[in-house]
Amino acid sequence: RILVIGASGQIGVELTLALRKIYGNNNVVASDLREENELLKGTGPYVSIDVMNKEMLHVQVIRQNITQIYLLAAILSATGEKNPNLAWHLNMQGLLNVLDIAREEKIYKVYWPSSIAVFGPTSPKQNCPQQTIIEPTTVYGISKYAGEFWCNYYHQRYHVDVRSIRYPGLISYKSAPGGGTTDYAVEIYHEALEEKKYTCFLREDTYLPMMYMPDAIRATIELMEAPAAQISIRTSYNVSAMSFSPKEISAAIKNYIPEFSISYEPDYRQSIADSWPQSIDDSVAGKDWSWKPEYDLDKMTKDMLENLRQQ
Ligand code: VAH
Repeated sequence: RILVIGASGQIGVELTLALRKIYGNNNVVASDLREENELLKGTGPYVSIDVMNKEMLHVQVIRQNITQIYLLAAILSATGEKNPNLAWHLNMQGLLNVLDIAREEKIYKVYWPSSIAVFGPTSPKQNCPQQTIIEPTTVYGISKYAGEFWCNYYHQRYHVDVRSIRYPGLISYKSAPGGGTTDYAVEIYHEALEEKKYTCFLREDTYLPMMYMPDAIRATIELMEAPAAQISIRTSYNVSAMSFSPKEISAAIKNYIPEFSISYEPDYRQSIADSWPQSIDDSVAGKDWSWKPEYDLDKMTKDMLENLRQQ
């Protein structure tokens, strides 16, 4: 049985729904500290879990007969800079609690997301490779990079089959993002439909690696279903789909909403965005488990606007 921790978050909602479709509703236990997201209600079991309470988590893993754990609970980059200690503590201790329980209970597989936020200003800006200079400058990036090494350690020393992906900025319509620097790329679609205008907190030429949620969910499941022998990276895989700037996404939106207009008021998130690469080399994921994206900026824009209009 699968336990999703952080199931009411931006990734958690969609991953829980996708896993339930594949493995059956009752075989995927959703959990979060927050109350159950509306979209999850009635689709399967839901338990309240605080990932920081290792004993309680351990009891639930045994009581719910859990054999796989997806740990999505985390404080993201922008919120993390406002609460460095909380971000470090939750992101780090949450992962260590899960890895240790996975070791003790011989959990079959663990999934834990990292992020392109591990890269810092000294990493290559274009086609940033899987292995390169990695010096994170946000608490979120520091916690994710440290977490990657803990995953590798638990795999090497205790043979825990933990797998990880460095997600780019993720864009979705089913669930709201939570405190990221790339969240402008979600807000802009909502405001384009509601207000026909958007004030962007990043400069117009801020290129960032991005991915549509359907691609991110499929990448996660394809990685988790790949034979262990094909997995050569036990820190975390670079994956990528597209890179765009606020200027480019607003031009894509204008193709569907001609009267849409954008203005720019960069804030503290600009320096976070400027510290990250503009594009990612994901050739190792392509070689090891045949990763290939399906959505580009225009295909995502069309799908986002169609689905948001129906909400
Ligand atoms: C954030 N959405 O902005 C997350 C992600 C690469 C960005 O890690 O913090």
